[in-house]
Amino acid sequence: MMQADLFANERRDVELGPGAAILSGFALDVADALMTHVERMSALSPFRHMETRGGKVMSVAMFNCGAWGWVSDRSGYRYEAIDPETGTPWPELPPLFLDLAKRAADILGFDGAVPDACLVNRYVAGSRLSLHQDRNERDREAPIISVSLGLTATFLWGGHQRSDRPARHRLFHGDVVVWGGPSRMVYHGVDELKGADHPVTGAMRYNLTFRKAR
Ligand code: MD3
Ligand code: FE
Repeated sequence: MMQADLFANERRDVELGPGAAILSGFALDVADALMTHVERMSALSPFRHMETRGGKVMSVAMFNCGAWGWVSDRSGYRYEAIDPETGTPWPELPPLFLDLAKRAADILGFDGAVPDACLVNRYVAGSRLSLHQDRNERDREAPIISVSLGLTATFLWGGHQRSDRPARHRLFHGDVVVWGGPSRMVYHGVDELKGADHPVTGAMRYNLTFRKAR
């Protein structure tokens, strides 16, 4: 345990590219509170496995909070103000979420960016997210901010073409990634999650992704 703690303290922020960085452990002090909000909100808009345009069921379970929510079905990918599963608006973005996203964006110099959408992803052993670009947001100037909670994942940081071989980085509980500017449209994904047990989230990994959709 001491060894693991020592190692955690050794981790440094990682610059991924222009306008993109991993802020190691940036959300650690609020991680428990974030998870409490995730549990509370998922009682209002449950986690669900969306279908892709091609008709495949995603291995990652999702719901949204905030004014706009990312949805996928046979007709494609888009943002919706109403949760199609419940017929009601997505749960409100908790002030704690907004504050954390703003503080992280500020560090990279993206001040004044106010997210209006937060996608909550839930991974179990075997879940993965194949290489993609986040391109459904109207405002491509605003950065995206992501928060990793629970089990460690390997994320894939590609280039501007799908065929660019991605670099691999591990994302730990409490890590925050900010990417904007020239890195905003980079291809990225998450490698298949390995099964393990995390003291806070058990068999799961959660990822909060803040975007400015409109
Ligand atoms: C951006 N989520 O929801 S976030 C997504 O961990 C999504 O659930 C992933 O991609 C997740 O659309 C990744 C962190 C991340 C990692 C690498 C990136 C974002 C990135 C590389 C380039 C651009
Ligand atoms: Fe993405």
